[in-house]
Amino acid sequence: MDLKKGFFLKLKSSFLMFTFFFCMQSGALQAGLNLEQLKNKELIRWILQVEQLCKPDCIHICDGSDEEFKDLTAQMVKTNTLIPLNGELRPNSFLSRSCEEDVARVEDRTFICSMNQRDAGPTNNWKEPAKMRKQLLELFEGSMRGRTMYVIPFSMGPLGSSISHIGIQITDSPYVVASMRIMTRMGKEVLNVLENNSFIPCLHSVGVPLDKGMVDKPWPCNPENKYIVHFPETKEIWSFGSGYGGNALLAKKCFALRIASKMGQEEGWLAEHMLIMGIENPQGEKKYFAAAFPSACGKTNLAMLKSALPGWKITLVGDDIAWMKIKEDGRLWAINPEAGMFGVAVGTSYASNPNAMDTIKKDTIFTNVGLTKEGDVWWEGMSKDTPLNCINWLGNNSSDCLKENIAHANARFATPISGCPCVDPSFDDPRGVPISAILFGGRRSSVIPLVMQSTSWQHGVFLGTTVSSETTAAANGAVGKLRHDPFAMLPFCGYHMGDYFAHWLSFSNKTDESLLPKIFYVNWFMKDENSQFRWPGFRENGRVMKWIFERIDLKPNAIKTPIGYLPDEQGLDLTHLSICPKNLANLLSVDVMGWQDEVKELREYYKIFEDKMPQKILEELDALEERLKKN
Ligand code: GTP
Ligand code: SPV
Ligand code: MN
Repeated sequence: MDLKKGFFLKLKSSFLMFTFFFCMQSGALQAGLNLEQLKNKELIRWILQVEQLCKPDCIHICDGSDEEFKDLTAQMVKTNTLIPLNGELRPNSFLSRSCEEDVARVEDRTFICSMNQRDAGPTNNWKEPAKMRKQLLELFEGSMRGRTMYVIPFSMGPLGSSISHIGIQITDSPYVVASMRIMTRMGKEVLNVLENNSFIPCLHSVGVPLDKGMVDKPWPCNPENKYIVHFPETKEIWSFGSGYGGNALLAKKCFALRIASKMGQEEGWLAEHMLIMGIENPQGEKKYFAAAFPSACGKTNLAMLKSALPGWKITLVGDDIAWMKIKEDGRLWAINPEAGMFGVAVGTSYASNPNAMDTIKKDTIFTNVGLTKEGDVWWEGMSKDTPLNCINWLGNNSSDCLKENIAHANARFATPISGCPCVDPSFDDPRGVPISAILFGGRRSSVIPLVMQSTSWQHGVFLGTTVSSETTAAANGAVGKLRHDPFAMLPFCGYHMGDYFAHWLSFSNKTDESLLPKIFYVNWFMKDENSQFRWPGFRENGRVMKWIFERIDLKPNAIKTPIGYLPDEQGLDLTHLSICPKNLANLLSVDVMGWQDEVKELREYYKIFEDKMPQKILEELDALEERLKKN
């Protein structure tokens, strides 16, 4: 791999020794590996190229040990990047406050730099790869001066799984290293598995070189020069200027979705913005579901649901990303490539998500939440009353700034999945889990019913293309604006979305359709005239899960409507739920006029995909229009 065409470096080992000597002298971390322990030649060459380009003070190759994590967090406490929380209340946990201009993913600064613009498609920002590379080389030149360059070996998915892949992130942010340790399987075991195989190189810099005499900020970033760049053909990621979430933890959206979706297209598998959950009925029968909802639309909450219905047990495999492959048995199997959750804090409480609350009791890094005077964290929705003298995410005392929120709307926790009380026994199984149902959903205040089932794989794929949702604080920009977000992948598809639709359709040719998951569409977010949610959501979603579970085995508790199957009068188990009949009627009926508008809107939208729009999806749209006319 060459950073720049023709850019090639050969360095003598004496130079390496000097680098490591320097590292020890500057009092950097003691744990970690040295270059001689690396066996992969391509990796060594890449590290040296990046070192030459970014000119860090020293290199630290992460071994992923507890000792390393301890050193790293202790160092960040010294620089005020982390605030240790009260160890009695939240052991081994920290608070971080980001720069005010670095609080979410930046979709307008995210690029898919394929050789041909057409391959990136109309939904991605594109720039000619050579031009982008030149610009990036200029930005990265000397960008790590005065800093340590960390090399993070990580595996996406259980080590050794045939669905897993290895990545190496280079970063100058210790916060990113500590977060990656939570979010991925990271450390020296990964290098043993890597041997001389290929890996996805992920280069990241906060873009703030520290020249002599400069004092570092707790959260260095470069707001004027953010670039989140993907080269799908060469499978590289370059990220500059941001230290936050999906912009900086490159294993997550950049690798596991944008690059992996391209790999999936080439190799015949799927990389999706989906939770994976186990669900067991009171008789002990178990199935697995995957669900795609856009950012901040309920994946983490659903993935670890405590159902309102007694006897129904839900277990967590993943809360954000699924990699799925058809196996020899003809079924679609999924793994969660991640090892941690980077979950939305605001709204998380013992009432809404008790399993999440229990997971984040320890070993968690919180970002942009409030700090109580006891040294614990707090955010809007965690409890009814705001604690007195709480310090908000900006570091101000809340009683002095009553108008400011305590937590940022996109405040997050990074926490290991292994710490979740309802983690599924197969979470770490290299084989993955067989998927019986796929759910799509979005934040829709009208039209889309609480739940519906597709009539075929093709109809289900069509439903995936129709997803639209109100925007949330997970990305920079306006909140609450309805936009198309097919398959909840709008910001994450690493190639032409029309080709992506075709890829999904192709799965019915890869196996017997009866073995593929059944496809459903849910919406927890329908509102009444007073902007109140019609459906109580959260644990009550367990009722919808029951209906879906039973529909997989074709229990006849549904009626066929123009849009798909909906629960019939007895379909949904509403035992002990008080919900007004008007709300229920709205949630479970077909809004014919609303759907007719939806059809018109989709017909317009699909035009952006030009000749890449699959005919079969257009046929589904025509057929829907016809069925609505007859209704
Ligand atoms: P990302 O991590 O950004 O991909 O988000 P996510 O899809 O995992 O969303 P998450 O579960 O974190 O939920 C986001 C927001 O939606 C939180 O503020 C939740 O309180 C809210 N939410 C989740 N489930 C429901 C629900 O069933 N009903 C309502 N009304 N709100 C919900
Ligand atoms: C999302 O935005 O869908 C997230 C958060 O899961 S981030 O990791 O920042 O992308
Ligand atoms: Mn997400």
